[in-house]
Formats: sequence, structure tokens, C-alpha cells
Amino acid sequence: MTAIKALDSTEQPTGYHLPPLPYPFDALEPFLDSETMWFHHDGHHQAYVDQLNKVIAPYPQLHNLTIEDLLRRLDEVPEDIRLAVRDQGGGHANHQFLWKVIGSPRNTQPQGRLLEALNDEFGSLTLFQEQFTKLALKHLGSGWVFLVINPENNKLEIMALANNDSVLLHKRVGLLICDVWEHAYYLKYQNRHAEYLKAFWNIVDWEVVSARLDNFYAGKQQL
Ligand code: MN3
Repeated sequence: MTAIKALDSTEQPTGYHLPPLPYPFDALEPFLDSETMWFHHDGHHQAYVDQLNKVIAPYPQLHNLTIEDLLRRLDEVPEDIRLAVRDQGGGHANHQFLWKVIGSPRNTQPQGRLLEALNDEFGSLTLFQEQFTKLALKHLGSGWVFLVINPENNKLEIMALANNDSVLLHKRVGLLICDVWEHAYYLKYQNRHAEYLKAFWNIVDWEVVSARLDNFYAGKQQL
């Protein structure tokens, strides 16, 4: 087991912070309303960051790791806080990832390598969306659904994870993520789950998702 690097005396522990939402709260209207987005980002996501900072506070050697490294190296995190780090850190990482791959509805489409890979693996974009939605409907409650690439065989996979588990703990690279926790949609859609999942496709930024696959092939790290 590699020891986590301790901080130099000159380094200031930074902990984790909530990045601002990369667009206004009402940018996803009419598919997600600004009240939902405000609660989701400033409320739920902020709470994960705050809890994570509280949990790691007694362990300065963890203060300067990126959230990706913290999750990838979870087995080196002290055992008494490991579960809390998995949950609060996963919540932070997953939400950061989510804000990047959704955006104002502008009818983007998968491009280049991603479009080819979706066609190869699922038959078409529509068939992929059907499979993704089907899995998401099964996992509503507390969890996340992902489109990932498996670096072992470079194949696309749809993956559902419970609670705040991160694809980083499953040696996958995330391309797309959908939040199926109730707080992601309840204010607007209540129990109309299928309607929320249908609306989701209107706010996916396929240019970003396509770029994530290109970044993977270019060997670039990304959350
Ligand atoms: Mn959420």
C-alpha cells in the first residue's frame, strides 16, 4: 500500500469547495426549473462538500488530494472515515460531473467517435437512450446512472450505482451521468419519473459528452 503523501509545511490545506454552477439556475428551463437547480446545487451539493470537509478535517494528509484521487485511493483512507468519504466524496464528485454534462437545451447531438461507439454498442442513439432510461427507472430512489467507457476493452457500458458510488471506484471513465435521487426532480416532476427521464435528454450536452470520449483516447484526466 502506498502511503498518501503528507503535506509540506509550506502547503496550505485547501479541503474541497463547491464550484459555481457553470450556467444560471434557470438555464435548463423548461426541463428543470431554477428552484430545483438552486436547491440541488446550493443545497444538496454544498452539503456534500461541507460534510466531506468535516469528515477529513482531522486528517491533513487528505486535504490536498483532488476528489478523483481521494476516491481512487479510498483504500488508503483511514478506516474510520472510509465509508463517509465514499458517500460524501462520491456525492461531491458525481454532482460536479453532472453539472458539466448538462446545460441549456440547444439540441446537441453525439459526434464523431462517440456517435460511432454508440451505434456499434447499442445499435443507435435511440436504442441507447431506451436502455439507459429503462435502467434509470429501475434505480430511482437513491442512485445514479452512467454511460462509461471500460478502459480494459474500450467498450461503452451503461452502469447504475446506488447511493453516491462513483465510477472511479469501479475503474470506469464516466462520459454521461444522470441523477436519479428524488431531490434531482421531485419539486417539478413529483412521481412522474418517466417524464423527468424524458426531459433529461433535452439538457444533455452531447458536445461535452463527445469531447469526454475524445479526452479519454487522448489520455487526458477528467472528472
Ligand atoms: Mn443530486
